[in-house]
Parts: sequence; C-alpha cells; structure tokens
Amino acid sequence: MLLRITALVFAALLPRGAQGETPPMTDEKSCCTATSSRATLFAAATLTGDVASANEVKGAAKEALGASAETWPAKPWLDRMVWIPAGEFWMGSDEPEFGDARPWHRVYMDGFWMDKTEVTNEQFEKFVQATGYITIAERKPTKEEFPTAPEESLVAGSVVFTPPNEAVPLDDYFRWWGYLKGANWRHPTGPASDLKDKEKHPVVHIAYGDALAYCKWAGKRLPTEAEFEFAARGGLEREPYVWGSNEFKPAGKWMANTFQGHFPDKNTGEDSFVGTAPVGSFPLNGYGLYDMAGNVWEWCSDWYRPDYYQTLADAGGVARNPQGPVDSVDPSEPGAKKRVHKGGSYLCTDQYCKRYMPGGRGKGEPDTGTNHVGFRTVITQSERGKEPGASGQSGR
Ligand SMILES: [Ca+2]
Ligand SMILES: [Ca+2]
Repeated sequence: MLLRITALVFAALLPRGAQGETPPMTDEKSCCTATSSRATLFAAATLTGDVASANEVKGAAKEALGASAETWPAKPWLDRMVWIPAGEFWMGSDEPEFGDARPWHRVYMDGFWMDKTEVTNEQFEKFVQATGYITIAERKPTKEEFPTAPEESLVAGSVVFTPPNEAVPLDDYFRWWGYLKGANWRHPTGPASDLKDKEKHPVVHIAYGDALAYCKWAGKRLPTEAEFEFAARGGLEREPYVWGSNEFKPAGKWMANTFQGHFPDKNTGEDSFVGTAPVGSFPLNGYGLYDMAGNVWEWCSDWYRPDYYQTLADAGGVARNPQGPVDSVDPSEPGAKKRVHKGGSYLCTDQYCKRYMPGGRGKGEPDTGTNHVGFRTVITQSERGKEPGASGQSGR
C-alpha cells in the first residue's frame, strides 16, 4: 500500500505524457504482465452451459489425451466446468527469460473442477445484477488511499493498453500503459467503449478483490497457481505449450489469442483478434479447457515471490497442493505486494515476454485490473455444496 500511495502521486492519475516521474524500471519485461498496478500508473458455440456440453468436453478431453473416460466424479457435474483429475506433474520452466519459474519441481494436485472458460462479461453481468457489486475500477479513489494526490486526480478509472503510433524502445511500459478515466469492465478501452457484441468475451479490469467477490457469490474460489498450471498443461509433461507441440502454430493453426506484428505499436491480428476474443475461439487443451494460454491473464490466489519455486525444490520430494508463499516480494517493484497471474494475454508476443507458455508467471497488485486481466474459478469436490444450485444448474 505504501508504494501504491507513493507512486500514484506521481503518475497514476495524471494524463498520459504528464507523469513527470516514473518508478525505476528493471530489465524485467513487463509488456504483457502489464503494469502491475494502478499505483504505478495510477464460445463460442459450444458454450451451451449444460450437462450435454460437459459431455462434449469430456469427449474432447478423452480424444485429446487418450485418457480414461472414467476420471470424472460421479454426477452431478458442474455447469460450465470440467474435472481436472488428481495427479503429479512437473511445474516450472527452463525458458531463459523465465527466471522466476525455475527450477522445475514436482507437484501433486488433488482433483478439482475448473471453469471451462474465462469468466465472461455476461456471467459477470449476472453477478452484478444479483448483488449490485461495484468494481474497484468504478470506485473513486479516496484521499485516504492516496493522501498526497491532488483532488482533481482522484477519478475512477483503470489501466489501459494504448499502442504508441510508432515503434518505441521496450524499456519503459509507460509508453503503452496508462491510467484512463472511466475505463472499467463495462468500458474496456475507456468511456466511449462498451460491451456490445462482447457478451462472450472475458471480463476485464477485474481487480483481485473483484474476482474474490464474484467467487463468493458463485460459491467457488480462485485457482492456486499450481492448480492453474496443472490444468493448463492438460496432462502433458514439461511441454512448451498447453497444446504440447514444440511448434507455436502446429500445422499452421493458431492455438491461442496472442499478439502478432510489432510490439507494441502494430498488432496485425493475424490470429483474427487484436484485442480479446470470445472465450472458446481457440482449441481446447487436453482437459477440455479453453484459453489457458492467451486471451486474458487470470488471477490466481497465490502471493507472488520469484523464489517460491526454489523454496519448494529445496524442500525436496513432491509438493502437495502448494498454496503459494505466505508473503509477497517482487524485486522489480520493491514494497509492492502482488498476487500471481497465469496464462498470458492477447498482448503476449515472442518478441517480448511470451508468457502464454504454461510455465510463465505474471503478477499484479491486488487493487489493479487492466484491460487484459480476468479470471476463472475452481472448486474441489469436498468444497462443493457452497455453490448456489449445487446440482450444477446455476448457470454461473
Ligand atoms: Ca490476437
Ligand atoms: Ca487466459
């Protein structure tokens, strides 16, 4: 919070280009991990949402993996969710740029249910209509939160990617990230934008607390980082992509919504999407999940520390259902407390950070959503019963 307050004063709420002073940059590539904070800047057709759809997914997952069809728990199944069977996997990455994802370490996960897709705008709308919830981006920042910010700067908004008009050095993400008054989940790229024809796009500008509020309403929770990566890998071991292949475009096919062209100034949208895509626009992974790579980053419940994997590896043996460290440290922004993001987004590119790879890690301060961060939910069998309509027909 202290850093948030300090940095906000200089940059966050001022117009782009008038920041005056920016936080120290590091060599860490932050294009698609987003600026981590407000502070520093101040299906598709298959989504029928019924059990028949779950059967389709089950079949697809079986086909993809050659796995047993009997790995799902007894019915009732959960609407719009797929079962991730218990198992062990190698977690991490040896990508040279992913220093915080080393070393590979062995992890055991209990089975759990996971949303087949990112939470969509129409799902979030149901939550808001039912509860009257107002997201953090829609709330006016208070003098108590930012005591040294000028009153005129205290306006509701969020962090939005705005491509520069020309190629720029990649050493300062302020060149493409800015705090925009009036940006929020209903207005993803600012007040003039809306959700028309975006009902099945992932909801964005979701801060960690917003995601928790949705989870509470739905009777679910956010995945741990290990749950997310285990599910993203789809039963495959130490593969570079969630679809397994060493090829980014196997047989010439786009497998995830990422960034093509020249980052950050020219997104050519060769995969058909310059921004978010309707959930489920790209192929399923081995467990029948969509968009576990790309489209939008997704909140996990773990605190972020770059040394957490080393801590687990040093402990030896197999980590069982790891819940993340007890606190957060991010050397690139000392003092900021961050939660983990996973999966990468439509802004991830091999020219810069390629964190659509399943071992990649992102992070962000809990009060900060951007227009490429969303979430999905999970629940274990033993946790079931909390969700409304536990028979699986809630439609949430
Ligand atoms: Ca794209
Ligand atoms: Ca995603």
